[in-house]
Amino acid sequence: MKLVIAIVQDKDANRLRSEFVKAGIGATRLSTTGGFLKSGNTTYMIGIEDKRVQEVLDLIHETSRTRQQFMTPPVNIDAQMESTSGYPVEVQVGGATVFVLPIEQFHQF
Ligand code: 2BA
Repeated sequence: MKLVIAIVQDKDANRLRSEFVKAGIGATRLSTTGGFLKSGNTTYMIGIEDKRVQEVLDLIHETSRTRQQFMTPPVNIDAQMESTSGYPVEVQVGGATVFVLPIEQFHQF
């Protein structure tokens, strides 16, 4: 058994949830925040039998889009109190960031 942790964009999260429900795949949805953009994203935790891991990865791959997003770098103020204002820069986000971990034990009491 494996634990799949998938970080997806909020815009793709509902479609992915529908695909999990359709396929009978149990998933827990967490509201998370990216450390770089500091904007919201969605993390799914999916406990799944080894033989269905590829199916989960395929669903994530099919539903997650790559998007361009603008972010404004933080303003730096140096010792002379001069600030360098940050211009917005474009970054590419997604499709999805996925980790697959082994599960030692799985219990549902
Ligand atoms: P964020 O940390 O907000 O990052 C959003 C996007 O900003 C990233 O998209 C990447 O294109 C860019 N980015 C992130 N850190 C950067 C840096 N130091 N310099 C330049 N550009 C940078 P993705 O790679 O698609 O990541 C989307 C989200 O997935 C991330 O949101 C974060 O929440 C998560 N993530 C990505 N890599 C991770 C990792 N190694 N461990 C844990 N979470 C991760």
